[in-house]
Amino acid sequence: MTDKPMLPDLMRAHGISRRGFLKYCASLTSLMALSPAMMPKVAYALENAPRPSVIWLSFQECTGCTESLTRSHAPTIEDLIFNAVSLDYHHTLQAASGHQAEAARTEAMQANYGKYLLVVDGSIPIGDEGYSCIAGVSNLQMLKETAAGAAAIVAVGTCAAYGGIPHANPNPTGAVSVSDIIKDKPIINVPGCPPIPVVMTGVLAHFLTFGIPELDVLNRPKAFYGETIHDRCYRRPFYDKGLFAEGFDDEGAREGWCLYKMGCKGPTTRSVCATVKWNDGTSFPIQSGHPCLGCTEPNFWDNGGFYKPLSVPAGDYRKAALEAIAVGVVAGAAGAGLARANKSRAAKAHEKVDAHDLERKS
Ligand code: FSX
Repeated sequence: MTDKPMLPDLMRAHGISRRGFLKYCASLTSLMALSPAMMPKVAYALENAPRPSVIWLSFQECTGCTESLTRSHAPTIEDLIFNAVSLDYHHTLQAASGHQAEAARTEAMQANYGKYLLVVDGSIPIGDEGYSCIAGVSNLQMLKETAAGAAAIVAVGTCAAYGGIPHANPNPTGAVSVSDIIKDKPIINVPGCPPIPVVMTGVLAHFLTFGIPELDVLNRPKAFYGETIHDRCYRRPFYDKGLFAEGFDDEGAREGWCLYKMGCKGPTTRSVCATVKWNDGTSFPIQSGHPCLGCTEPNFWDNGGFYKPLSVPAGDYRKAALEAIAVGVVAGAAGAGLARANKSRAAKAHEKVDAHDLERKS
C-alpha cells in the first residue's frame, strides 16, 4: 500500500477540480482554527507531503467509529485524504485476513519504524487480556508492540480516548483507554461515540500538514473541542429566555425550545456537533429533537442518566457551566414572561407564532 497515488491523482480520478480542492482547503483551514493566510500552506502540504504509513487497530468497540468514517458522503475530499495516507493495516477495511493481515502490520511497522501514525479505536481490556484478541494476540499486547514504533497515536472514539461504553460501570472487562497504557508517545484524543467524520479526517489532515495540533487538558484538539455544544447551539436563545421543552411531544418540543430540562448535556460537552454537524452538515442530535448525550466527555454513560437534567458540578468548567445555567435561567425568566405575553397576545389576535417570532418579539 505504500505506492498509493498522491492526492492530485486521486482528485483527478474522482473528477474533483482544483477549485473544489482549494475550497476544501479553505474550509479545513477555518475548521482547524488557522488564519486564512495559512490556506495556501495547507493546500501545498496536502498535495506534496509524503503520505505517512498509518496502522489502525480496532479493539473493544462497536465499529461505529469506522462506520462513521466510511459512511460519510462519498466520495468526498476527506475520504480521498484518508485514502491517500498509506493505510497499511485496518482489519475491518482490509481484504487480507489472518496471517496475511498480521504480516502486513509487521511489515509496515518494520519499514516505517519511528515514523508511522498509529490510530486506535476501542478500549483495551486488562481484567483478563483474553477478553479481546486479534489473530491470537491480546489487545494489550498488540497495542504495546505497535505503539513502540509509532511517531504518534490518535485515539479515535470515546472508547479509545477514555474507555467509553466498555468502561461503563461495572466495567466487566476492566476496559481502559489508550493513554492508560501508553505513557511515552504523543496521544491525540478524538472522542465521540462515534466522532464526526470530518473531525477525524481534519485531525489526520492537521497531522499531515502541521504535525500534532494544539491540545486541551484531555488531549483533544482545541480546534474541534474548544467550545461546548451549548456555546454554539441554535436553541441557545431559548435557554437564555428560560424556554424549555419538558417532553418529546409538548409545546416546547414542537416550538423547538431548549432541551436542557430533557437532560441535554450540551452545556458540559465540548464538540463541534452544533456547527459542523453530521451527514455532510445536515443535522445533529439536538436539531433532530433529542438532547445531547455528552459522548465526547469521559464517563458519559455513567454521568447520571441521559434524560436527567445536569445537576452535579464535576470539575471547573462544569461548575462554570452550571453557574452560567443558573444565571441564564434567572435572566431567562424575564424573557420567558415576555415571550409568553407575546404568545398570549398573538393567540388573542389569532396570529400564528413560531419560534423565530418569539425571538424577534421578545
Ligand atoms: Fe466506541 Fe468506536 Fe462508540 Fe462504537 O470504534 S466510541 S462504542 S461508536 O465504535 O469505539
